[in-house]
Amino acid sequence: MKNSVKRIISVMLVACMALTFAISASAFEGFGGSLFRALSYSNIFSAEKSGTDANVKPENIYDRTFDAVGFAKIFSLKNQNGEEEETESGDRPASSIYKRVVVLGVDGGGTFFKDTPTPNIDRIFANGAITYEAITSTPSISAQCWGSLLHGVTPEFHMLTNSVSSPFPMDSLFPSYFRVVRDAFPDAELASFNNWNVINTGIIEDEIGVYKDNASDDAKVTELVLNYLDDHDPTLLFVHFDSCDGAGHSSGYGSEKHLKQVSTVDGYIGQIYDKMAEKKLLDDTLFIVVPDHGGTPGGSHGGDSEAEMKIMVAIAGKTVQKGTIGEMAIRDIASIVVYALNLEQPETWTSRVPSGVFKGVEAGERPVYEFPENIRYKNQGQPTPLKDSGKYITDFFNAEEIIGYITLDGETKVDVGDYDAEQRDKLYYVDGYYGQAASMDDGYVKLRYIPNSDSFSVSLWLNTRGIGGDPAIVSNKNWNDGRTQGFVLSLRTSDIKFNLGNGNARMDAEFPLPSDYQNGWTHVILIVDRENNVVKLSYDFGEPISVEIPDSLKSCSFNGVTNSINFGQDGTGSYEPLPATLDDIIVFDKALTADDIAALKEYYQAER
Ligand SMILES: [Ca+2]
Ligand SMILES: [Zn+2]
Repeated sequence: MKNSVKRIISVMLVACMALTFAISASAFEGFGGSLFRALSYSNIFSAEKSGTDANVKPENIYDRTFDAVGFAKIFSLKNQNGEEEETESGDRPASSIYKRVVVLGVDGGGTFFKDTPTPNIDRIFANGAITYEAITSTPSISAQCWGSLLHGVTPEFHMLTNSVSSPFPMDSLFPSYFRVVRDAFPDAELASFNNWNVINTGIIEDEIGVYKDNASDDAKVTELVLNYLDDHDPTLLFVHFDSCDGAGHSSGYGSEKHLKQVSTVDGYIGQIYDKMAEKKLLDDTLFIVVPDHGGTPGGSHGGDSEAEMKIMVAIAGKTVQKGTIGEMAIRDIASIVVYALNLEQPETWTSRVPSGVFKGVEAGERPVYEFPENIRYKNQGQPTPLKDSGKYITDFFNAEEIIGYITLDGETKVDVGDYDAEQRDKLYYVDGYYGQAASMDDGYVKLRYIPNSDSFSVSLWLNTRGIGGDPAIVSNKNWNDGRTQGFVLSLRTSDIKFNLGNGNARMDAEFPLPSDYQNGWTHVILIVDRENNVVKLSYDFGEPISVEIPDSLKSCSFNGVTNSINFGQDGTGSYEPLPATLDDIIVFDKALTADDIAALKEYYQAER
């Protein structure tokens, strides 16, 4: 049983990768279609599931397929050799066998459980494993942190942000632990109850048969869970409480009100635990309580202070070691969950089972995963070239051509150019294409430049997932109406739309995004050429697509409603937020030529 479960998982991962490949296969013309149809997901799966000794080894066929295009190496699949895998997986300790895992998430709980009475947590985890030193993901924001907990990777991989507005992609390289468990147990009951419904709508995949329900207060969420447990026995149960975060924002984290709310949620946790006891479900259950982040006395989070980053993790179960959990990151919860169900974690996860959770299980080395080079640009960890390195931006362009060069390396300022830039509201600095980049969910960048009737160009790196509306990447107009004066480059599900208005007339042009744009960094160049009356857009340093400016707008200025151009917002600063990370913004005082685009490509060492 153990082995067959594992084999199914491996095969399913191959299948999921095939899907990824199929989607990006358009680049390899004449190759994609028939092979992938013949080896469809369900064929492979049912062959394995039925237990027939299929003499066709799907893995091998895929190996050959991927080898042909250099894919096998990317994924370094464990199951490249079926036999080896089975020996390698060998016998696992009995500590890893549970029938169900319950994760109760306390948004904004941090480590405050130790500062206020929590009689239920005290009794549930009296013989359990606890730490108050676990570290959440940066930035310490809910979607980023819950995303790490559920998907086993840091935010630069899962790319989730609070404004996520579409389902988590089924072709992602980073499946949630729900998906991993679903792939292994097709008939298991999986359930997720949330106060913050984004976890259900955008973080846990759709289409994998998870029972999802939401309520807008924690007492109601608890009631939903208790009712559900009356006649269901879920293999996975995830519950999200939001009231502590609310109290932390309004009264300060660690304030009397916040602590009181932590105690209240402790009561809900006790009710769910007792219900499981009543239903005799506790014996084979791994029971976990974990918050996503803490917060400051001033009522905020997102930063990297201890009060924001440190979280409690409490774990109870029949093979859990009483005492203190060793070094742990929030994403390690994903490893703990699949380990408890005796499953292998995906090779793409960078999580691990920490020491001090299961008896006799020491933490292994933390897995490293690097973005596949030929799927999308990455450059993770490379700093911005230094000014005197011979590889700085002014070694490729004259400083006079640059209106503003903004590296976003931990702050918002202009490094080259005479125009000022400033941060508005809150930007989160995360790993970028070069150095750091700014995540724009709660803020934007203002560059004090007015285009008038001049030609100009904008170059930037974009990293995004989950677009629902049409937020502005760069704009100076009121984007609530396409006719208003000024321009916008707006991000949509599968294209970037350019719009220009003068108060009466408007022009709109759509530029389809590369099909795999959600798998890493995409480079975007907007060229406004007033001499030739065209607007051009280039992705990834490719040949720009050119659209003519209509007669009605030929003589209009590109000025908007503000004395700046904004990145991550429209000209009003109050349009829907941009659920994306931007890096290395350059505004040029000219229409870039083909040579200029080639120079940018060289500057970014962007070979693909
Ligand atoms: Ca940067
Ligand atoms: Zn919050």
